[in-house]
Amino acid sequence: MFKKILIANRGEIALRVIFACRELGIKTVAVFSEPDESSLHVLFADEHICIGPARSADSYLNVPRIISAAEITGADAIHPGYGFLSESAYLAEVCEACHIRFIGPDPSVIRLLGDKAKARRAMKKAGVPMLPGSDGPIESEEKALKTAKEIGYPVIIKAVAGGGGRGMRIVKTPPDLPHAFKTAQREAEAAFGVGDVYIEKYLDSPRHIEFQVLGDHHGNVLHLGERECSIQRRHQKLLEESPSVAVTDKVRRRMGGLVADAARAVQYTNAGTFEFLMDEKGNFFFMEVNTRVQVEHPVTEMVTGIDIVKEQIRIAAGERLSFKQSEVTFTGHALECRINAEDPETFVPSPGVIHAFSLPGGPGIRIDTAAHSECTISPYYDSMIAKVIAHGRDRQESIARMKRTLEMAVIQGIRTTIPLHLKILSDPDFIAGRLSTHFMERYQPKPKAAPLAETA
Ligand code: MV4
Repeated sequence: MFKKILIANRGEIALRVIFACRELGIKTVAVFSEPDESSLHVLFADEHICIGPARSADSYLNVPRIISAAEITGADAIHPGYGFLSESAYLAEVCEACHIRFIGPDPSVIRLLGDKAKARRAMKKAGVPMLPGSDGPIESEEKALKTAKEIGYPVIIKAVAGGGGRGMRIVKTPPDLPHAFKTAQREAEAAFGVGDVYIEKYLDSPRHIEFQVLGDHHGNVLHLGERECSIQRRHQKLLEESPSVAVTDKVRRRMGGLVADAARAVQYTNAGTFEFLMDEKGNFFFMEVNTRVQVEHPVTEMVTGIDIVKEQIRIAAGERLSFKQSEVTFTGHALECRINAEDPETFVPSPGVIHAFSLPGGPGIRIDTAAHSECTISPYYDSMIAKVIAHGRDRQESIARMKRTLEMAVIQGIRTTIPLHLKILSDPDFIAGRLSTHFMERYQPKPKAAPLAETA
C-alpha cells in the first residue's frame, strides 16, 4: 500500500480523498494555490505545499509544479480528483516516468477513451449499443452530408476531443449542415486545439443515465449500478439519483453486465463512468466514458455501501477487488443536490465570504463540502460549495430528507442555488420521475423585458 498520497485538487473532493487516506492509514500531501492557503484540504493534510497563484494554469493544472511537489514531499501516488488534470493522459504518463502511481486508469486507456470517436469505435466493437453514426472523424463537408443522409436527420455533430457540450451542433435539415459543420470544427479547434468532429443520430429528449464501474489490475471488473443525471443545465448537473426510476433490476443487471464486459475489453482499471442516453422506450445508447471519480459518486456509495475513493486507492496499489458482482447490493434510494454559490434564478456566480454556514445532518444525510463559517468562496474556481446527499428506504423518503435538510440550511453572505433545488424537489414531473435532459428548460431565467424607449 502507498505511504503518502498527493492530492492534485482542491475543495470538497480534496477533502474527500483525505478522508479515504486517513481511514486507510496513508499520509497526505495537499497542494494549493495562493488564495486557497487557509482551505480545509490544506488544514487536514499531513503536509501542504503551495504550487502557484490563483490562475489554474499556473497551479492546479500545472504538471511540472504538481510533479515537483510530489518529488519534494516523497509522495508515492497522486490522486487527481475530478476536473483539473483528472483525465490528463499526459499527467498519467509523466507519473509513470517519475515512478509515481497515478490513481486512475493507464494513460493509454485515458487517451483512447478521451478521443470520443475512438471510444465509440472501441465500445461498438465491445458490443455496447450505439446510435447510428460516423465510424470516425469526418474530414469534409461532402462526407458529412453523405453520412448525415445515411443516418437520417436530425443529426448531431460532436467534437472528438469534446465532452461537456462544446463543439456540439444539432442539425435538423441538410441545408443547415455546412454551416454547423464549419462552426463545430472551429469551436472544437478553439476549445481543445483539435478540430476533428464526428456525426451521430440526434435523440430528442433522452434521459442521461450512467453506470459506475470498478476494475482492478487482475482482470476483475464489476459495476455499481446506475445514476440518473438528467437534471442539468448547460451541461452542469444539478441533481443526481440512484437508482433511476427508468431502470428495472433486470435492465440494471443486463446493462451493468454489458458495461463491465466492455470495460474489461479495453482493459479498464480503477473507477470509471460509462454514460448513456436512454430514449422513451428504454433503449440505451453509448455516449462517453469518464475516466475519473465523478462529482456524483456519493449517490452510488450511499446505495451500495462501497467507498469508491478507498477502492480507487486499493486498486492503484495493485490490490484485488475484495468483493464479487454478486456481493454488490443496492439498498434504498439516494439523491444528490449540488449547491452552487450562484443566484438561484440567473445563475450568476456569487463569490464572497460566508458569514454563517450550517447544514443539518440527521438520518440518511451526508454533506460533502469544504465550506464553513467565515470561509471565502473564491471567484477563480467552480462555484459548487457543497453536495447534499440524502439516502432513504425509497425515493419518496430520500426526497423528504433532502427537502427538510435544504429547508433547514443556513448559508449567509452569498447567494446559493438552494431555493432552485427546493423548487425542483416539489416539481410534479420530478416527483413522478418524468425526467429528460430538457427538464431544466422550464427554469431558465426569464428574458428581460425590452427596455422602455427613453423619453426626453
Ligand atoms: C447527444 C444528445 C442527443 N443525441 N447525442 C451533451 C454533452 C455531450 N456529452 C453529449 N450530449 C448530448 N449528446 C445524441 N446523439 C444530447 C446531448 C445532450 C445532453 C446529454 C446528457 C445530458 C444533458 C444533455 C443536454 C443537452 C444535450
